[in-house]
Amino acid sequence: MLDKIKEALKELEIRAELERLEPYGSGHINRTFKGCWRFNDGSKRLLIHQQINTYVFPDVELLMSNMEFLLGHLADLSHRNETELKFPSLLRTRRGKSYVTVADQGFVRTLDFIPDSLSFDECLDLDMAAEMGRALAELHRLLSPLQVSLSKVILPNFHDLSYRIKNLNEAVLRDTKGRAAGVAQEIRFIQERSWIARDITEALVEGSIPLRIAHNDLKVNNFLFSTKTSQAISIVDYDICMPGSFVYDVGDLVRSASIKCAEDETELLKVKVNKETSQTIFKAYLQKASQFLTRRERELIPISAVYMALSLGSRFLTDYLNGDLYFKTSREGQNLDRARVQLAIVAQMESQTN
Ligand code: ADP
Ligand code: GN1
Ligand code: MG
Repeated sequence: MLDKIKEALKELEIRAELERLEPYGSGHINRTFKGCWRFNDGSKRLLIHQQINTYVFPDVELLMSNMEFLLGHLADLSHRNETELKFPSLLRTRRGKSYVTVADQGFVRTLDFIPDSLSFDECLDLDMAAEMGRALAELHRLLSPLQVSLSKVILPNFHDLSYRIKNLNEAVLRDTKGRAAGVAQEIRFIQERSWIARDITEALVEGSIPLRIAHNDLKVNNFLFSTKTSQAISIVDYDICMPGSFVYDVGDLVRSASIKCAEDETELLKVKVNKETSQTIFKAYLQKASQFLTRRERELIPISAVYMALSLGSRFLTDYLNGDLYFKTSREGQNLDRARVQLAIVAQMESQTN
């Protein structure tokens, strides 16, 4: 399989030899590799190669044209020193395309590896939390002047919680894997909280908060940190950068950063929501983002993490019921464990605010 990818990568506009290709990162959607390329003069260049998940993104042309535009814009700003954040450029093929076609293996795109960077699956301390809040505000500052119509809708209704709960209810009715009876408690927990869906998505529909080009996938491991200074130097994963809300982005970061256990932790007692982490992120984010957020956006931010955790919990549970088709899994029951962790986050955040 790797041989086919290596063969297809020869199409890239780069006069170097692929010396090494190894799996990289822990994303749940694409298959990511780090490639080390060697030039004739002995110098080396690191690249990220990603086999696109065509179950999630069937329209690769749409996905890539949107990413070319948005990431291209952000990378330009970075090259012009208009931001301290770094953004990877997409490498082209000899025919000018932003991805290669692999024999029977779909498509692979290539990005610059952000030098001296690494990502973490969990937020380790408050400095890291503040760095992520600050970097997110910077990304939003760069995205906020862009006209929303310039971005395409890649996955419709992505953060619409009512839509997620509707999908869950449909999966329960189909129950293709006979798993619904075993998770009745989790299903009920989500259904009892359908009202949470109202505020943010309705505010978007009514127009009381603006539709923005948002990142839409702000979990901790999509932030890159400098190996030298421990600053957050980049935010990656622009698959679903599309019309949405900045409020969802902040909530996503807070829900994913505020626990230190694994995302698929099986001992729920280890799921401990750290309120200080959320407060640190909000503070660092708002310090910069207050310049461009509307009052209503600011008001909705405190409830955004519960909203996002409930939404992701519904998505993991739906995927478990459907037979684990969407999120990559490495063991039986992993999506259920992931769902339970998100629901534990919801329960704790509720008790912290009551
Ligand atoms: P997925 O959609 O599967 O989550 P990502 O685009 O997030 O894929 O990539 C997976 C991981 O690879 C990221 O979490 C990050 O650690 C790493 N990564 C992605 N792009 C880059 C890059 N340009 N430079 C360095 N690391 C990267
Ligand atoms: C997926 O691609 P990755 O692993 O960065 C997912 C997010 C979820 C996250 C949960 C396109 O993010 O929505 O919040 O898993 N991305 C997509 O870990 O569905
Ligand atoms: Mg990712």
